[in-house]
Amino acid sequence: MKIQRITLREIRMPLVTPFETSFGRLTDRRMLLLEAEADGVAGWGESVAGEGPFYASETVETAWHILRDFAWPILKGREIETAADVWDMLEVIRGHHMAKGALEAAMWDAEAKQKGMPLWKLLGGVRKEIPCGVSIGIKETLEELAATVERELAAGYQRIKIKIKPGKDVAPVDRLRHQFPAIRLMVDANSAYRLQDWPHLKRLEPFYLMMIEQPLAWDDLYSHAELQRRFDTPICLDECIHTADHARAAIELGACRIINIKIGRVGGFTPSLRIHDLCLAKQIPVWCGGMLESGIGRAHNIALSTLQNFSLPGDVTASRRYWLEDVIDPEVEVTPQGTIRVPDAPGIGYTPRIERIEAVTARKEILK
Ligand code: OSB
Ligand code: MG
Repeated sequence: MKIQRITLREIRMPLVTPFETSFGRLTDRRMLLLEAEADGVAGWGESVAGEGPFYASETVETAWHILRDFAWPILKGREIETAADVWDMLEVIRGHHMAKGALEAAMWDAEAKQKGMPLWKLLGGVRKEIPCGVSIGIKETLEELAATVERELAAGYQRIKIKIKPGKDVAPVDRLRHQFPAIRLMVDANSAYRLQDWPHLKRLEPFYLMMIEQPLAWDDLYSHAELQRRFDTPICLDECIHTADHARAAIELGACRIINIKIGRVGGFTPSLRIHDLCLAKQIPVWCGGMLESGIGRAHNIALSTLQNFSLPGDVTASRRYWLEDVIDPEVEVTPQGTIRVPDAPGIGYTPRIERIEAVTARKEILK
């Protein structure tokens, strides 16, 4: 495989509903799409870098810079045996996983299309239907939150995750647990607490949550291990896990019992597969996280979620929860049982709608 050129596009789309986390409120998304032309086939990737360096240190701007000035020059003109080699070729670039992940994932899509097979099969997936949960942002009132949960349950979603932060934690969980005693419920703090807050977090224990996601700092495995020792509720790590080495350290330290894998956070499918395999061997369940992706990134998440150890519902949901109109055809839909049926068309299995993408493109650069 040889890549003839890549096209970077920044698209902008408003979210159907604003999304609030402990690090801020988001109403519009800027997303970097990457189209790689390899031997006449177009592979698509999406960088999940955000508008600002708040979830992670990368932004749309840094991803663009790294892709154009460092990643593309490495791959340009090179004969590539398989997409599985791309990660190692890009290893000289330290960090910048969301930038690299866009390019790496596009090459996987291109390879699957060239082989005429769905990406999920090329990855070694075993599931034709994936279980789905929703991630619900922080709401103004408990009534608004409860109404949102009710709507998502009615749509079929199999587990509910709510964002929490200091002052908006125990009361929302208490309310939901009383109203919905039997649902699978979890919380995500996006690093809003410190280890010394543990007695307060301990108040969440009676609500039999599936897990508490990323309560402490994004780079602090040690404190998560201290916290997990004091808790029966499993801790799930998101922000802390950037590499397979981090995953190994987290497991050995006892810093978590569950890991959320995001393709962009770890830099692509190859590192995602390595973390998946490691967790499988260590009996640590994983699930696929979401980053409010457009249909392109969503399609990659669906393919990844077909792997064996993705045994818990992920944050992978229908296009219409985020977008009035998505950039792929067909849009991602969820069954009344709260699952997504994995498409069998070659590559990501959904067709990018070029005219729709062009209509929301704010900037574009072709690199040859
Ligand atoms: O922590 O999982 C997170 C969105 C943006 C940044 C971080 C996170 C999230 C979500 C949304 O929880 C998941 C989704 O795409 O629905
Ligand atoms: Mg998270």
